[in-house]
Amino acid sequence: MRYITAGESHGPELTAIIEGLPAGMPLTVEDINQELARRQVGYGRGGRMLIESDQVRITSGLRHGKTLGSPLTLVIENKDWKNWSKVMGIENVPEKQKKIRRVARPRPGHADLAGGMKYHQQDLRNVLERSSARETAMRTAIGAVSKKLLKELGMEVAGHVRILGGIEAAVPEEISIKEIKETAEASDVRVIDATVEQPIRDLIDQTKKKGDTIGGVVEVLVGGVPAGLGSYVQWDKKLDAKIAQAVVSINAFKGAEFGVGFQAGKLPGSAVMDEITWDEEDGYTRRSNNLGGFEGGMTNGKSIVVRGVMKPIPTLYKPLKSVDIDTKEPYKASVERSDSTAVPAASVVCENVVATVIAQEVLEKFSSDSFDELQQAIADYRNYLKNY
Ligand code: EPS
Repeated sequence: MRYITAGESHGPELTAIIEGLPAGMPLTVEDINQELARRQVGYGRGGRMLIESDQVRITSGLRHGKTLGSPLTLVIENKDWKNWSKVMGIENVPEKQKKIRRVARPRPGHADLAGGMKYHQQDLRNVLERSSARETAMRTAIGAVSKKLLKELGMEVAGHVRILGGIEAAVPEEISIKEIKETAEASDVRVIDATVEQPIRDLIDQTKKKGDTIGGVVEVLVGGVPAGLGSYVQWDKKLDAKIAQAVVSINAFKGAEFGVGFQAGKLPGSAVMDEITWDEEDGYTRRSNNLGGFEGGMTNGKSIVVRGVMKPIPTLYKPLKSVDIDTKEPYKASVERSDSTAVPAASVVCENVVATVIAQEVLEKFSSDSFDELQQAIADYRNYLKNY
């Protein structure tokens, strides 16, 4: 399965074409819209989300509720477009009109300056429109399709916020993926630890008052994943590496770790490796999941546990120093609107991005021209693993 996304933040719409889905997979517009709605909420979101109410339109690849195996085209309209149609129009306009909403002052932490230099742009809007995190709406839609596929094959994805602005949510030892999913869903900051909810909201309020922003760490878990997805035979076949790439590709994400992650650098081997056990009913399993479900770039049958760190949103009301690209004079940046944090929303994006990589891997490993063929292949494989 491959896909490509297109669309500017204040252009008419976001678009994606997904190719390589099996024929005969059940899918509804509602499956995708539900996921899009989850991404739009969360304490700390800014004014743009009051304008948008993301809904997908499917224009190819689906008939009578089932995929056709042909390219699936997804479209999400930007409601804000009506306010930007002159600024973002595709026709040429007189020079004077080009100056409207021109950006000549790069914001530290954004793609503005590096992108302007790279693409020879003197209006940094030509960079920021595409580098904007608005694109994560479409990646969420693609993830919704992927999640649907995984769900039908017995794999479940959950995401939650582990750290927001330095406040850390506790995670009980024996909590199921289902419980994580339900608890995080009921929280407007997507934590599963009720004791930190109000402190996090207070911190977001204080941060907003100060004109600042905060980042955090999100965690995604995927259960029901069979052992043997990905491979150790070549660097670009390692599934954990593919997931890390996808996580860091989410706007503002700066790193990814699996299981105990960077703690592994501080612990002895005996506290990191997951001991192997076997029983008649389930075959091989592990006594712990410190490695986050991966050994040798392959899934080992335990849940995938991956965390991503998101930097604070760089658009600050509190002015930061930068330089005007026309005059080369220093100035202090000012903004019109921003989110104080988008970490709760980013946990939804991260779920969907991880789900997409796993769906791609599943479709690569198993015969998947048709959905029933795929279901049968996975059932046979699970059976094989049990008896290995
Ligand atoms: C974003 C800036 C803000 C966010 C936007 C990402 O948009 P605007 O500049 O229109 O206020 O709201 O996020 C979304 C539109 C979204 O759907 O998440 C940025 O610069 O990255």
